[in-house]
Amino acid sequence: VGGTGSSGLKKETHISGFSGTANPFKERICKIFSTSKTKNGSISFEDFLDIFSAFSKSAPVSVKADYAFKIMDFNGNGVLDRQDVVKSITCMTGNDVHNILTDLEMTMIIDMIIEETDMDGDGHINLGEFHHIVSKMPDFPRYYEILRL
Ligand SMILES: [Ca+2]
Ligand SMILES: [Ca+2]
Repeated sequence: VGGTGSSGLKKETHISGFSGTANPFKERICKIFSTSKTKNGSISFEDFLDIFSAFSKSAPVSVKADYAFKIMDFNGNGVLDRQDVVKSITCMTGNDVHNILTDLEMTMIIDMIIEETDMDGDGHINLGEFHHIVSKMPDFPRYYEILRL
């Protein structure tokens, strides 16, 4: 038998839509919404309903902003710092971001984003600052669609 450690049989709930298209944010979304005590990111039916309502078109922009912020806060320290922004951009553009942008270009883009958003000048984007920038982005709901599973 091939040595691919097949754990496929004992997978918890497998909801259609979670497989298929590869969403780089999927793992983040599962971690954030999972109420599983084992913290392995497995999704129960109730979790799935929460995700569904958070990503529904009728969800208020402020709710969407809260979730987008959580998803982008990869290191979970409650603010978006440079590393979080780099990871978010990498996830949104795919792994080949380094083929498109040089490190210098990447640094410039991140500087621009942080400078635009960081109103109190502490070098991080906090939730209030994030809400503020989202309120000025009429296209935000469309970007948010990218995060959908
Ligand atoms: Ca962070
Ligand atoms: Ca700040």
